[in-house]
Amino acid sequence: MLHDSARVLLPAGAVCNVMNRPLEVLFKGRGAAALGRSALVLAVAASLGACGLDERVLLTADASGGSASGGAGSAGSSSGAGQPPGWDAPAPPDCAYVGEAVVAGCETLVSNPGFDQGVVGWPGESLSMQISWADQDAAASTTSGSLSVDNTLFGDAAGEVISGALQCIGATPGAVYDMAADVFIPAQSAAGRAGLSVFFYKMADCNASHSGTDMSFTTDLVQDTEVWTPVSGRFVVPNGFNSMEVRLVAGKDFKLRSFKVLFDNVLVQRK
Ligand SMILES: [Ca+2]
Repeated sequence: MLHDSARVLLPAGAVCNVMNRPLEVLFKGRGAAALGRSALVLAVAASLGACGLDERVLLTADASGGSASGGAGSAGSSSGAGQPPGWDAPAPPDCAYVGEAVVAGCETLVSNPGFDQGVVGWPGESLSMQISWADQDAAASTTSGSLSVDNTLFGDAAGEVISGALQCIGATPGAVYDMAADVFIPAQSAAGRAGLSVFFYKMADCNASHSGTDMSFTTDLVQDTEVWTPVSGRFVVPNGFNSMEVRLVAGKDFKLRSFKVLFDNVLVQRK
């Protein structure tokens, strides 16, 4: 879990991101305690040159696995009384998307959830996130594959870079959603972890021109290699937010040059 962590979002700049969207770098509490958060922020700012800074702090973690963050409340984390309808609904079944047919209970709001033939609809968050199609399928289908993220953003500073591929979909403020996928971390020289995340936007179509993405949710991140591992989480869309980026993320030490992860069977479902 990521308690006591400080997360830094680096808004777009020519140096750090060419797609004019935030880049997430997460610092672990140990380093933050040793150096102080501001020192770490400055370290990364210096390493990335022209990037601006917008610091946000993780707030809490919810019972379903995952962490929510934001500057003006929680993105669906506090347990107990007051949860919206659907919070206690059963978890979705294990779902595999091959071809057009969708099993009852596996309805998903994202397009191209199973990556049968390609990665259409899932661009990288920056040019440093190299997205490609892999013929390796989570259910061993010979007619489907998966999406490969190679996180190649690196620099000489402490911290963890968590980024990957994304798809923007609409969101209903105050509604409960489930999110799930299968994750495969190939054996490789670099260590890292992988999972799912969402950035919430007030505007439709994940338009951040008038309101930044100051709220997010991230599932627990897994580290097992050479095995397809399911990841999932349940979250509430914060009030006032109307779209969200579903993110397939690979996290690694900022100093490592490359970390590759495969994703398949992406479920996003309103309860
Ligand atoms: Ca597949």
